[in-house]
Amino acid sequence: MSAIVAATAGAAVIAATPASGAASTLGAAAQQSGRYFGTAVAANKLGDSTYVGILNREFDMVTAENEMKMDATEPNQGQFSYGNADRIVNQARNQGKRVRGHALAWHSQQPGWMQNMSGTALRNAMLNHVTQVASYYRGKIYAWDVVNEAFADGSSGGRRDSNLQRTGNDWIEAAFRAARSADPGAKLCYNDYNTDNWSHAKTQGVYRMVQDFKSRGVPIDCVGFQAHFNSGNPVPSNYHTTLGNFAALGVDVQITELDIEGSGSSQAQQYQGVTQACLSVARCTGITVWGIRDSDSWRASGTPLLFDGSGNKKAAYNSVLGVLNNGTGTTTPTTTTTTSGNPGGGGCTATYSEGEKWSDRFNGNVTVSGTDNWVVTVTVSSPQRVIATWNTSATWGSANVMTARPNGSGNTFGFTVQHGGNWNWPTVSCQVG
Ligand code: G2I
Repeated sequence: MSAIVAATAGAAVIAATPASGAASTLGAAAQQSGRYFGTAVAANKLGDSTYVGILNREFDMVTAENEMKMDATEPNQGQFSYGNADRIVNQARNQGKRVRGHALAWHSQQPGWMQNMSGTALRNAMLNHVTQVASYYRGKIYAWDVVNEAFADGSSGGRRDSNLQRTGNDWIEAAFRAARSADPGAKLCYNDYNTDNWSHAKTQGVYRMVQDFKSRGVPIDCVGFQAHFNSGNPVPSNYHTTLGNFAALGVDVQITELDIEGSGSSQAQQYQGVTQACLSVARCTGITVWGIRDSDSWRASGTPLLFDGSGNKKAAYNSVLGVLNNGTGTTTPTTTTTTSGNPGGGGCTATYSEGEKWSDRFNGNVTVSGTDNWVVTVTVSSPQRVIATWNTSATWGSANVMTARPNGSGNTFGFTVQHGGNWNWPTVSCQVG
C-alpha cells in the first residue's frame, strides 16, 4: 500500500495503519503476511473427527510426523512404501494445504538394513533413498528437510558422529544435490534443534555450513529451526537475531517443529515471542507446530501445543492468533504519506517508512517535504510507546501522541517504538509550523 496526497488546502490524512485483518484461524492469519501456519500430522489420527476438524480448519501446511522418514519409506533396501505418507499428502492436498517433507536423510529412524551399513555402500544407499523419495513426490512438496539434525550438541559446533557422517563430511551437500536433481521445484532445507540461540556453538556451526554452501553454490534454500522448548531450553531472547542472521545469508528460515512445554499465560507469552520473532524477519516464511492437541504430542505430559486434549483452544492459541493478526504491517506496505495544507498556501508531506524490527520494538523513519518549518504529529496505538527519537525535537501531547519539530538535522527524523505485540504502523501527519 502506498499513497501520494497532493499538498492542497485542508487536511488530508491517510491512515498509516495497514488494513489489519481479523482472521479467525491460524492459517488465514498467517496468510495475511504471506506466511503459512502448519502442523505435524500422524496418519493413524486421520480417522479422528475432532483431530481432522481442527486440522482442516486451522492449518495450511502439513508435515508428516513420522511417515516420510527413512524407516517408513524404505523398510527394505530398494523396496519403497508410501501408503501412510500418501494418506497424509493426499488429505492435505485435497484440502488445499501444502506439504513440508520430513526428512530425507537422518542419523535416526533409519531402517535396520541401513543402520548396519557404512562407507560407499551406505553413501550410495542414502543418495538412492533421497533420489527415489524426492522423485516420487516431485512437484507435491513445498520444502524438504533434506538433512535433519547433523550437528552435535554442546560446545564443539561441529558435526554429530553418525554412520552417515563417517561416509565423509560432504555427505550433506551430496544429499542436497541429489534432492535438487530429483525435485527441482521444492525448497531444500537443513533442519535442526537447539539452533535457536544465536550464541550457542551449534547455531554457529550450522550458520557456517550454510554460509559455506551458499558461497560454493551447494543448492540450499532454507533452514528449519525445530524449536522444541521447555524450562531447561527456553525461547531465547535473541531468536529474531538468529533468524535474521540466517536469512541474511540468502535462505528462507522456517520454524518447523514448534512446541513449548508449560501452560497458561507463561506458555502463551513464549508462543507470542516465537511468533513475533518470525514476523520480524521478512524471510521467515512460516511456522509449524509439532502436533495439534496436547494429547497428540510426542511429549504429551508437557502439554506443549495450542489445543488441549479435548481440542479446545488454549491461551497460547489466542496469543499466536493475535500476533499473526497484528503482524501484517511488518511486511506489506512500504510507505504511507499524509499531508496537511497550509492556509497561507503551500503545505507539507510526511512520509513514513519502516525501519529495523526486533521482537520487542521497531524503528520508523519520517521524511518531510514541502517546507523546512514543519510540525509532524506521530500517533502510536496502545500498547505501543515511543522510547527514543533522533534528528528531531519531540514533545508529547499524550503518551500516544508525539509532536516532532526540526532540530537543525534536516527533514528526516526517526523514532523507536516498543510495540508490546502491536505491529501496526504509527500514523503521521504534517503541518507547516
Ligand atoms: O523427537 C521430536 C522430533 C525431533 N525432530 C525430528 C522429529 O522427527 C522428531 O519427531 C519425533 C516424533 O514426534 C515421534 O513420534 O520423532 C520420534 C522418533 O525420533 C517419534 O517417535 C516415534 C517413536 O520413537 C516410535 O517408537 C513410534 O513408533 O514415534 C513412532 C510412531 O508413533
